[in-house]
Amino acid sequence: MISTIMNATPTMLDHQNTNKRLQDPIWAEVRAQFPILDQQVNGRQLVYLDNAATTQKPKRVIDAISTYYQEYNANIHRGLHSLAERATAAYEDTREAVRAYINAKEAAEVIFTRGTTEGINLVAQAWGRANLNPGDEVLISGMEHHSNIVPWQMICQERGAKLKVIAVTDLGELDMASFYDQITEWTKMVAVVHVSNALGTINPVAEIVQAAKKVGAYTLVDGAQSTAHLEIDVQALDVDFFAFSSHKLYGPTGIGVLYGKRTVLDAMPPYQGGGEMIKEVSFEGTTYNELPYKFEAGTPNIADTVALLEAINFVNELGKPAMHAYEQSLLTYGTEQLNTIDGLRIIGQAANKISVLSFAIDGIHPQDLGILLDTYGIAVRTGHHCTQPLMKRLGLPGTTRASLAIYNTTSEVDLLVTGLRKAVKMLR
Ligand code: C6P
Repeated sequence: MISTIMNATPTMLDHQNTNKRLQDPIWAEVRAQFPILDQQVNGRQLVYLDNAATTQKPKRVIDAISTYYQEYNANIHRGLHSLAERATAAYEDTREAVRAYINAKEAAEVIFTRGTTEGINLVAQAWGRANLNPGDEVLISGMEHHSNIVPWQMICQERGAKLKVIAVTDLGELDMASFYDQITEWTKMVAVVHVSNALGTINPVAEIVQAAKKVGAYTLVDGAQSTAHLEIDVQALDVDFFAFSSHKLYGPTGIGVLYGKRTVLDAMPPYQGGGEMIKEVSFEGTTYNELPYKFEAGTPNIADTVALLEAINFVNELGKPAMHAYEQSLLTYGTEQLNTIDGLRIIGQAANKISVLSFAIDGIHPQDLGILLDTYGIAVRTGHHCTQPLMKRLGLPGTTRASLAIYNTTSEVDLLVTGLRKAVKMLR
């Protein structure tokens, strides 16, 4: 694969500086693990810059899914036969790997879900129904993804609780004065996003959790965009709930994690009823299983869970600090380069950011830009990024977002900039 790109002519790549790509540290070995990147889209080498939507998967993750189905497909926790034992062991190995990855105290605090969205809905429904009462307040922020807005709106409406919102500054940071103004003795839950998907802003979640604890509020951190980029230590953070999705962490879709503190989870009613979440069922009543199974009703997504282990191993082998340093260098380079484009404004200029470059170009609609970039083989996301209230606050219909991952290169940033220059000429 690497040789294909090495042998590609500059015209084929639409880029004069092919060698630069090869000078990027760790690029070659890392990139070679992602077969999907080695393809042409619309006649050009694919430049995949939509990693905040979903990351691509290394071959070891793809292989793990196929190995499960070819060698040990069986239902877990139920059968006594050898395949069932192997599948159960693999499933529980992933749970232990997740525990270590986020430094949870015990594996029983790791609940498998479909993704971040389901994790937050689980908390809003199961915790919210048992804990929210009329007059109580739930505090979220103005840069939340719809997944951390709508579930709270639904449960607040049902329970007569009030939803409050932390303001966002023009730079795209949380307005901490607004946070301290709004947190009160009535606040029962503070649910905030760790890293904004639309802006890349890294929020001061440790400070937020500490302040929430002072008023006795519970806390939830939406880790959808942080888990692949930042060190996560749920014990140091002392957060009650932390939700994330495997597919933004180089793992498969359809699997995610909700971390919850044992004391909090033990006190919560189940979310869904069915097989696996029970201890004993009779028509008179049911007793529930212990953690984490109380929250995992029905046959889970075994194949994608066992493959998530390989995604975690991939990240662990590279090491988060090295990954972060590399991605930060891409962010710095990308910011400098984008700022050279006439009429381009970077949306989200927080002091602490991950490698997300959201931008608006005067006189050009993001959608037109996205469609044109696609014809050059460049994949970006355009629109509101499921953060409509944030876009309204910023006075924008949406942005164009290039989100960079570990396999991206400065040369790909150059291709984006070249594409944008052409687009500006054509669309203005
Ligand atoms: N953001 C993006 O392109 P799910 O769909 O459950 O895996 O993740 C939802 C979610 C929750 N919180 C944040 C901060 C997110 O970024 C996302 C998903 C994608 O930005 C798809 S909209």
